[in-house]
Amino acid sequence: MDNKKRTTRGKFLSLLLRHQPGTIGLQLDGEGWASVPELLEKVAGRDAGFDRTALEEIVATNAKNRFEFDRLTDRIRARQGHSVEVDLGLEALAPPTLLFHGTADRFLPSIMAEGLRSGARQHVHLSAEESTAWEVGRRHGRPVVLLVAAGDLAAAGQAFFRASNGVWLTGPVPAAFLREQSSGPKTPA
Ligand code: HQG
Repeated sequence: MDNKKRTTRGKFLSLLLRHQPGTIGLQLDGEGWASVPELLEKVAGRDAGFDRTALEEIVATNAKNRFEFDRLTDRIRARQGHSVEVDLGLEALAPPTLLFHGTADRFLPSIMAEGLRSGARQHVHLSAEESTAWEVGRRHGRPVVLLVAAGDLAAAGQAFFRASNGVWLTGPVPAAFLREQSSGPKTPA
């Protein structure tokens, strides 16, 4: 499979397993799992080469480790990023003192007025690495990185979770716990 195909199929898998399983009539269970045979059967109607070998390659090579199989490889789910309501079974965990959130500069006035909202997704997404936040911000426009006082917010009673691919998840973040990172990205775009 070439890189382009892998990316297209990976994005389609994200759409199915996070947002719109109904696109191909797929069902997710309460924990976000889809049956692999059912997924493959339904996907084959649109993309004949999307077989089990292709699926395994996508899961194994995905840069952000977005997907996981269960132990028997008969079910698959996204590790985070859902807009459909699922219970990933994550335990609340004490976060580091500071986490990062990448966004676009045009969203700043609204974010600084009302805090970070999860929008369509189930959670607000944060990263432990500043460089990841710059990358996420770049997807939306001119990137801005916010420092999130996660330790203080947790001390104030808010739960934090770490998805199995390392992405931090939490509820709405009030603006009082946010500060704009003044320096630009350390790594080239
Ligand atoms: C912004 C990617 C206005 C927020 C990444 C973001 C992540 C507000 C956008 C994961 C706001 C939502 C999630 C407010 C938040 N006013 N704008 N009050 N509060 N926003 O895509 O965090 O590649 O739903 O800053 O790595 O960008 O898909 O969330 O810009 O982990 O695997 O509203 O997606 O992972 O955008 O990204 P998104 P996100 P994947």
